[in-house]
Amino acid sequence: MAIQRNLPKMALAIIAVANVYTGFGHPGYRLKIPNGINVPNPCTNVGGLWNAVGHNVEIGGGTLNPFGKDFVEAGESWTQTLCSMDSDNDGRINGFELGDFNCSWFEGQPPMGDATGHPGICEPMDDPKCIEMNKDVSCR
Ligand SMILES: [Ca+2]
Repeated sequence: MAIQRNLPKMALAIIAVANVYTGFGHPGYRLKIPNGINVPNPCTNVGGLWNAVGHNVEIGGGTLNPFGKDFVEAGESWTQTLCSMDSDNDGRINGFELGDFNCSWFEGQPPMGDATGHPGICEPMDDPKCIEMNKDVSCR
């Protein structure tokens, strides 16, 4: 009975812990990129947000996607170079996808605009040029 009564609290505690350990493997990473907490999930019929922006799985863990690899390469910070790259090779630079249209954002600032896409997942996902690029992406 005590367990049943405490289930909502336990669920909240689990969600809180899960939030700490997801998203680039660390929530701090999400604040190091513009709109890092508001990246749309590109998977068809899934909707919502993609929390672990640098990972091939929405909840994090596993392999890094091309943006995650470039983020590491950039010293885990948002640089002009990282902003100007098209990590997922879909024709839109990372800055455009994350709403930093002129690559002027820095940590703590509000982004210039909304995220328009995912910087590490080639979109649209069913585009033939994206299928090979996204072979490690999991939409589950
Ligand atoms: Ca792109």
